[in-house]
Amino acid sequence: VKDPIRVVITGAAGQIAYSLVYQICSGEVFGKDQSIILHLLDITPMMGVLQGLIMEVEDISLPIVKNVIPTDNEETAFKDVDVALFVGAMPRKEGMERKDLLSANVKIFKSQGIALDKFAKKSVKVLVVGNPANTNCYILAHYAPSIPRENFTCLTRLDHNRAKGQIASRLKISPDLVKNVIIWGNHSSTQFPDVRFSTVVVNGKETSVYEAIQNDNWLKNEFVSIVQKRGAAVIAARKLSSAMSAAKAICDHMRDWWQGTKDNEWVSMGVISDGSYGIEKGLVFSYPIHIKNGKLSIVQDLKLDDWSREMIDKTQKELIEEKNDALTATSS
Ligand code: NAX
Repeated sequence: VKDPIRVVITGAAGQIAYSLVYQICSGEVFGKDQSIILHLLDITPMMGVLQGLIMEVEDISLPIVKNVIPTDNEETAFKDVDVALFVGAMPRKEGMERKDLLSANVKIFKSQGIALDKFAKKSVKVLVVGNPANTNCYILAHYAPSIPRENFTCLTRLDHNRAKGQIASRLKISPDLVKNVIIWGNHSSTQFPDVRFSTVVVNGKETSVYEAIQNDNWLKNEFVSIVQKRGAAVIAARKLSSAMSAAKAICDHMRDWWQGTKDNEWVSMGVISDGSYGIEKGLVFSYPIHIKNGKLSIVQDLKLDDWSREMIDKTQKELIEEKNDALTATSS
């Protein structure tokens, strides 16, 4: 068994963390031979709930978990961590304007960014899940300047998995036979789920999604809209936001970052833009990402037609507005 890595989960008393902790501790993400010290951060009023979670982790008795540290203190939470999963955020309450939500979250991510910068390992791999995920990640990175830019990501893997699921169910095939979907842009209803380069295996034969489905109208309209609005549909049905599927997506994202993607395959991740595909440099934008030896790279040279360019510009526009509002909120 390898020496332990330190993994922090924020919002650890919440519903996503409740599904996530077991998967992390079971070795599915970092490997069965990788021991773990788990740091669990939440706010002071949730410390009692967190104790319950810790009792459950103890009761599952997983061999790779060396220690579990519950805390409401940022220094303890981020001290020497190798992996930081930012799940906690201020939820939207009734009557709250988008701007109020943004400014509440900017405060949280500014404070946590400063602490991450000060206390975490410089090699820390960061994944932001709490919404608005892209912009929270932007603020976090902004306040943690000593950590390399390529170590910051936000979660769009749930959207990616939803897109695979929709294609698979339309073709009545298993989702693992759907390859190379892309989520471009914001983790919001302006995201662009793009299957123009995706392939599927039907009856043992690999073919493009457009050829297999033979309905461009469905792919350009209904499919896009279902994926964009899937989060809201789950809330409407469950009266709670996606949690089990979000936890699975977090694990997929981190496992692929740790272990890499296959040649000629990619996944979707929000990363700090280097200007690829004409996106403003510095924006946290979801791209097709290839991973080798722990290094993320944006897949290049995919052709954009007028329709896809327009879809990408729309989600970029929303992200620029969010970023500007967030920066205004930090300075006020
Ligand atoms: P919950 O409300 O169940 O849990 C959030 C937890 O965060 C709570 O325990 C709360 O006390 C804690 N928290 C609040 N402020 C904190 C702070 N300053 N420091 C540490 N902890 C703090 O939400 P849950 O369903 O677990 O969702 C968590 C976040 O994920 C939400 O922001 C949600 O919108 C977001 N999501 C993002 C997704 C994505 O794909 N990027 C998908 C799923 C999910 O909707």
